[in-house]
Amino acid sequence: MALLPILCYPDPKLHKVAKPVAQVDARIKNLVTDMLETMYDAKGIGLAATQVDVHERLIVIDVSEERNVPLVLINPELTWTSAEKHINEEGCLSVPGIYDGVERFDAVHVTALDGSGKSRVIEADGMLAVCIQHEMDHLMGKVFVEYLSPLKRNRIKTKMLKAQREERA
Ligand code: K1U
Ligand code: ZN
Repeated sequence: MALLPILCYPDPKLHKVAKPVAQVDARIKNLVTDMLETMYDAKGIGLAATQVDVHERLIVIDVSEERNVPLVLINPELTWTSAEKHINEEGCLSVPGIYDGVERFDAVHVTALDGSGKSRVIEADGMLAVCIQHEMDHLMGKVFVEYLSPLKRNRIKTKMLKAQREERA
């Protein structure tokens, strides 16, 4: 088990498009274990492989109160989206300290492999649906701040770069 470093916006590696996982083998199972540990340690409700600089289609999520219901989605694909959308407050472990509203589908259906390589269908609404859409965006190289206005996004970029410079000093 290991804590993995999380890429911080505006690192260009966050914009890489992830490739499908070819095989759920020991390497992928170890990555799942490390990503879950990293997500729980960072107090997040989700984490995409992209955020730990692995560009394969793998996400982990836990939206439970008790933080004991891990969900592993390998090669996730959206198969259905609700007609209704709403704006929800989002945060991101790659953009620490920034929260803003993003419009998302209220409910989604997703097919994916689980952590043992078995096919699963997930019918999600509420926070789980929001989190799945946020994490699937990461796999496409998209960070939630890209839904915000250019003015807000540039302010966030400047703030992040300043914080990173100060951390290094
Ligand atoms: O992908 C990530 O960086 C994880 C991210 C997931 C997420 C949070 C909120 C909405 C959509 C997706 C986080 O876990 S950010 C930290 C967090 O726990 C949180 C932030 C705002 C609302 C709820 C939770
Ligand atoms: Zn994120």
